[in-house]
Amino acid sequence: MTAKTALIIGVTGQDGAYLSELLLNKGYIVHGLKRRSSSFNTARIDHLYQDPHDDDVRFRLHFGDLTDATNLCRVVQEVQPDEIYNLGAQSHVQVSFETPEYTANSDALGTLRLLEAMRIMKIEKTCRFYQASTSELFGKSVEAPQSEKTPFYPRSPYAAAKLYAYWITVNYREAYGFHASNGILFNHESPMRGETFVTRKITRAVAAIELGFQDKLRLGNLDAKRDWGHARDYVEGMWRIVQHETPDDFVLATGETHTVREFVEKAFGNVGKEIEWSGAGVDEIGYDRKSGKELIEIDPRYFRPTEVELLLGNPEKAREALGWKHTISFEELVSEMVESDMRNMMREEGRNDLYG
Ligand code: NDP
Ligand code: GDR
Repeated sequence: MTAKTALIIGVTGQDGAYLSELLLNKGYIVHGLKRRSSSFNTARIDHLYQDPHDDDVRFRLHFGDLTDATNLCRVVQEVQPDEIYNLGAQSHVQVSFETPEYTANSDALGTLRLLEAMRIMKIEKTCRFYQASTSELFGKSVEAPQSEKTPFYPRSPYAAAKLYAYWITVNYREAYGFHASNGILFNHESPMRGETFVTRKITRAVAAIELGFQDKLRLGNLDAKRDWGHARDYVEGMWRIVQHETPDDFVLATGETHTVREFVEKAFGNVGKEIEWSGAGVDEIGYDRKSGKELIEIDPRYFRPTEVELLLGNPEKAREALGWKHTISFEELVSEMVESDMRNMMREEGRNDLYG
């Protein structure tokens, strides 16, 4: 049997890296779209790099951007993929309030451009399409847990752009018979998570404070609730969605929710620190019970103009139809992230005495 070929948009991101690994292990030939940048942006996939001059190269990168339609057409034509995973996006919710037009261009219109590239290149009957949809679509929904049937109520330019991407994917499925599916994924994290998302910001700060490089961690809304899973589990779910005989839309979630505050407590707990809280609102302080040292402060800069207070997913449909279930618990996720950041920071400092 000939190997399947996948094209991953957003290959340099957290999910792109995990998905590349998964597909290569399954025997795929993987092509990825990466953006030109003035500094290296391939750290997450450097371990997968293969010299393009070698024989039997199974992992290749192409320059490109979701805002560039002709480029997408050319890459799709060159690669002739069996499966396209659209993971590319300006994916930071708070940043989307500052760059709403760019976010709409890449996240909403970018998805349209990719679907059109498939149509123009006439591969819509042979190539399957995955769209990285998000629990942010539920936004201010009053229903919980949230499932495929829960009405959407986006609360940010990011979520509004992803709403368009969700519906244009459904529309191309219905209008042109695309095998196009949405994975409505709840938050998923890992040691490869971008440093400005709250989980990674916390685990990096825990390591930096523990090793004496940082005094304080400044955060926004501590009471937001998220359904946090591990990216490794979620890319397996993406692949299963694409393998499903009929294209459809699926929620991937753990079915458990935790506050940002709980994540902070758990992460500091991993280095033996017990956090106590005092004060309220922007004056709230988190301090180390043993030493009394103030470690967490509220910074209003991190509050969003409109917040998503509660995300809790119902992954029942994915469990029944795809046999998918998360395998990595909240506790394991937090421990893995803290340990990895301790290791990274020790390595940067050339110290091997802890976590060697
Ligand atoms: P990341 O932010 O880690 O990665 C995003 C990727 O998209 C990067 O490779 C980035 O490139 C690329 N990208 C950004 N803008 C463009 C553009 N204009 N053209 C082409 N590529 C672009 O996100 P994640 O890996 O965490 O998430 C993957 C996808 O899943 C995203 O679409 C995200 O919105 C969505 N999602 C994520 C969830 C999560 O919890 N992680 C949950 C639900 C949905 P570069 O490296 O150069 O910046
Ligand atoms: P989110 O992730 O907005 O859910 O989007 P993020 O980690 O940025 O925020 C989660 C919650 O934490 C609160 N918060 C802070 N957030 C950040 N980034 N920095 C802080 O200092 C801070 N303090 C508190 C936020 O207000 C929020 O409530 C992620 C992205 O991966 C999206 O692309 C994806 O679609 C959704 O998850 C599902």
